[in-house]
Amino acid sequence: MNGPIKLTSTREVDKRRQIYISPEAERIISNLQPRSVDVVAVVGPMRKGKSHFANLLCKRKSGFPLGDEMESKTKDFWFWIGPHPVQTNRYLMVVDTEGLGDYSDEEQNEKDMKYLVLATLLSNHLVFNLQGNPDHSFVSQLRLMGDLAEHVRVQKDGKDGGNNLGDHFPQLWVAVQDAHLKPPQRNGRRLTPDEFLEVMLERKDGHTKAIRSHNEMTDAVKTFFPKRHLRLIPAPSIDSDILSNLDKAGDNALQTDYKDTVDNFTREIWNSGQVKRVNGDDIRTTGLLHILRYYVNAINDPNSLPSVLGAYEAMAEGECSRAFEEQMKAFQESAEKTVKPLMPTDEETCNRRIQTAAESAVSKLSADVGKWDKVGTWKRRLQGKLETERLALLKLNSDKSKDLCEAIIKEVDRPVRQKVGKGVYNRIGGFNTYVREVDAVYSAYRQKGEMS
Ligand SMILES: Nc1nc2c(ncn2[C@@H]2O[C@H](COP(=O)(O)OP(=O)(O)O)[C@@H](O)[C@H]2O)c(=O)[nH]1
Ligand SMILES: [Mg+2]
Repeated sequence: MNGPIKLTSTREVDKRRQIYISPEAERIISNLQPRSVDVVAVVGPMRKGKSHFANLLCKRKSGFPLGDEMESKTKDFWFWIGPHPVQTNRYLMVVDTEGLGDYSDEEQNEKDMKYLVLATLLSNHLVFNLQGNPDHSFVSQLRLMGDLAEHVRVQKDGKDGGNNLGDHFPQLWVAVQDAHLKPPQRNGRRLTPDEFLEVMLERKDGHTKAIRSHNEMTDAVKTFFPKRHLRLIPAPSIDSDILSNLDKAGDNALQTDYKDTVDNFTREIWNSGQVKRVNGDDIRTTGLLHILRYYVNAINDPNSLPSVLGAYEAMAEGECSRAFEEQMKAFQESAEKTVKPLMPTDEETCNRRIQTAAESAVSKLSADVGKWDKVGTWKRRLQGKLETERLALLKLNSDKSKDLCEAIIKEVDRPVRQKVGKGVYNRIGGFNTYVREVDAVYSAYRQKGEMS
């Protein structure tokens, strides 16, 4: 794909905001090779440089539209997918999201939560983008993270109450843009950014409402995101014109420490070697579309909660059905190329060729999706369909053989039939001549049949 495009759109249906996957995004993803995919989603408050960072993540200067006015430019989710910058045989998908807190009506939190849930479930790297200097109040910006357990489950029946989500959630990168202060010193040593994040996520002593809500939120972040990091990124420039139009700024206009820091940060993400997994299995581009559809439907449905195992089932079923269609198609192509051109032939040769193509289809299905076709439902379904095809091909062969025999016999016994019509055998010794000539017809027929 060339540049980033919309991944989702929203429409109001029966007074409910519903998320839709863009048909163009479906088309692009389904036309990709079935390969593993590293999914990075960028979330956070609006107008803090998410779209700019999303561009950097896919090695672009522009593409994800930037907002240089008060209103944020990005609505819904955008995405770009292409070859991974550092890992071979993989794709990188970058998802840019509408800023949290974009609307100041009561729907705001509900919408923000839906977007945060979708970005979290879809990605294996979640970049939470903030701006300014991290201090103790800044962690409050992660407040929505604390509510994730109310909106996501691991088990399909939802009975787990969101426990163990930490085993399934993405690696969290809290990125703070325009940070000019360094992490504080502790015991005569400057804390690393990751250590500083842990300090900010420490529980506070006390029982006030504010302290309780801080502790609940930081506990949740620590439980759901066992792999978490803080990255402090200096300002790109001191020139406000450049800052407002970073997508148009040349590299020379940007400060060196900014360039070095974002370069290291994007590389850290690309080099992590991680890919999107669901319930411990790597998923491929083909499966990605299935989990995306599943999550969007579950988020839209007021009576269900998206669950990791629900997504896993949807992915497994979708992958098996894709492999089934692919193998049926491969079998039919092979029948066209290697079985039908031989027809009519003897039944044994025909059957052997069909069986070779059918066995190859079944073993390819097992190699492709065997681990998801746990009880062999799809394998049996394929075997059943191939058996129907085998019988149909054998019937075609026998029909063709019959047609050929009839054509040959018509041709070789024509002189005898003509003589019968003319009454040539109605004379003494005629019967013996007739028997002799019919014998000759049969040996000519046998000879022709063997030749064809
Ligand atoms: N000061 C500063 N401005 C930035 C940074 N990144 C982007 N911008 C500018 O902030 C505005 C909003 O950026 P955008 O990426 O659209 O923010 P988003 O709403 O979070 O996606 C644009 O004018 C950008 O040029 C940054 O790191 N620091
Ligand atoms: Mg944006």
